[in-house]
Order: sequence, then structure tokens, then C-alpha cells
Amino acid sequence: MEYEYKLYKPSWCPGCGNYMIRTALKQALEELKIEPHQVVITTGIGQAAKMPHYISINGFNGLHGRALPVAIGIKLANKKLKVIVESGDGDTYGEGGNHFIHTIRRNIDIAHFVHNNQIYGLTKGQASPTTAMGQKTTLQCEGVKVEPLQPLALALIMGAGFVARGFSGDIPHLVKLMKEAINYRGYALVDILQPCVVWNRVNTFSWYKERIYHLPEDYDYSNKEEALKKALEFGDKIPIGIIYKAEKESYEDRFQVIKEGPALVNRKLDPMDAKKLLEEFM
Ligand SMILES: Cc1ncc(C[n+]2csc(CCOP(=O)(O)OP(=O)(O)O)c2C)c(N)n1
Ligand SMILES: [Mg+2]
Repeated sequence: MEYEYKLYKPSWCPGCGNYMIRTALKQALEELKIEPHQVVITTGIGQAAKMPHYISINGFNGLHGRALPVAIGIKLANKKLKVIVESGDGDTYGEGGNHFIHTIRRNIDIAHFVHNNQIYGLTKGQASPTTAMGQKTTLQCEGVKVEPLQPLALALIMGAGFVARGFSGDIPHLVKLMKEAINYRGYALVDILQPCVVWNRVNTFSWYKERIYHLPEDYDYSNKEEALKKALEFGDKIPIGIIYKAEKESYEDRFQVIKEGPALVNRKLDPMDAKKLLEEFM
């Protein structure tokens, strides 16, 4: 029997973009016929990071900014699992910025869905790394005085093989992106624009809707220079879709010991095997 993911009542605010991301995630997993024992979601801390509490899925909350290292450990131990990381813009690009950069260098087989509401939601509206320069927040009352981080361009420059942007207000399109990212072998980033209806009164649903457009059918996502231009387009017009995609060898496949044979977690380990190694020192 095909599995239907159950949903639990969230503590998200009414109208929050997180609901649509959860709807898209449920649909993507069900359409790909992935059952709960085949998938795990790791998150950090934040409103976005509560995702595994509200859907019947294996989940692991790491520390703030630490969703990716947990995901890497899980994937290396059990390569058969589909590993998905969900977290906020602050969690991913701020506290977890270092892990973001170095996970891309590894190209480990993870689908990474960032709920980018351009604000620290859980902690009540401080600027995140993607909040626009000049935007007033509950903390930056004179406006933000640093330039925003460009996540898609950064991912591209670091060598990510799958870079996409979605919008929580366009669920069918987001489902397609999520399915492509889950099926991609390697690190796949989907930055999802997600209005925070309480703490970010600038980047609202209508603000995004006025600016967002779908990349055209004939857009060539294998052209990295074009992709970089699209990745940097964030103003009067904001493209959504797969911005860049290329095949790359994944991290796991670079290690013969992981690539061949069963998942590490399924191998029989006899502690006495270590005896041979210890004998050297006796
Ligand atoms: C190391 C550390 N620093 C700060 C915090 C406080 N904190 C918890 S969630 C959060 C912001 C989360 O923002 P984001 O990742 O964008 O998620 P959102 O709530 O917007 O979905 C902060 C600053 C923490 N828990 N740990
Ligand atoms: Mg946020």
C-alpha cells in the first residue's frame, strides 16, 4: 500500500508560508512513492526547523545552524536513506553558513530545502543574512546596514551541481523542484521564498507575486555563466525554477568503502577484528 504522510497541527501563524512548503513536501514524497522508513529530515532550530514535528516523518533537530553535519553523518552511515535538510535562512546562511559552504564542496547526496523568509522568525523578527539592506526590523530599527548574502550565487560559485529557487505561493511548481532535488545525486539546493506574515511586512505574498516569474521553457540550466546572472537577479524581477544543474560525482561515490557493498550501518562488525590492529602495538 502506498504511504500517505500524516500532518499534525503546527504552531505556525495562520497564513505562514511554511504550510505550503509542508504541503509540497508531502506531495513530493507521496508522488515519488518514498515511504517514511526510506527518508529522514534533519533540521536546525527555528520555525522552519519544526517541520518534522508536523508531518509523520523521521526527523532529527540539530543545534541552530547544524542541520547539515547531522545529515552528512546519517547519509554516510546509511547511504540507502533519502536525506532531506529543511531549515530557515538564518539557520542555513547565518549560524550554519560555514557548514553550507563546506557541504557544497563535499557534494554529498542531500536535498536541501531552505525556507527563506528573509528574517529570523522564531526569535521575533531580527534581520537574517538575506534581509534587504535598509529594511527596518524589530532589532534594526534604523534599517539593516549590511548587504544581503546571495545564496544561489554563492552555491554556484562553490560548485553546487543543483541550484534552484522556489516560491511557497506556487505549490505545483515547488513540488516539481522538490522531486528533482530529491532525485538528484549530490547536493541539491532549493531556496524557497517563504513569506513570514508577522515579522517581515516587506517581503509579503503580494511583494513576491509582483516580481516572480518562471524561467522560460528554453532556459539552458547547464550554462553556468547564464545561471550566475539568474542567481543574482533579485529585485524588480525574481526568477524561479532550476537555475543550474550538472552531473557531478557525489561524495559517497568517491570512497570505495562506501560506494561498494552494503550501507555501513548494515555491515557486521566484530570487535575482535580490531585485535589484529592492536597486536601491532603489543
Ligand atoms: C547558536 C544559537 N544562536 C542563536 C539562537 C537563537 N535562535 C533560535 S532560532 C533563531 C532564528 C531562526 O531564524 P531562521 O533560521 O531564519 O528560521 P525561521 O524561524 O525564520 O523559520 C535564533 C537566532 C540559538 N538557538 N542558537
Ligand atoms: Mg527565517
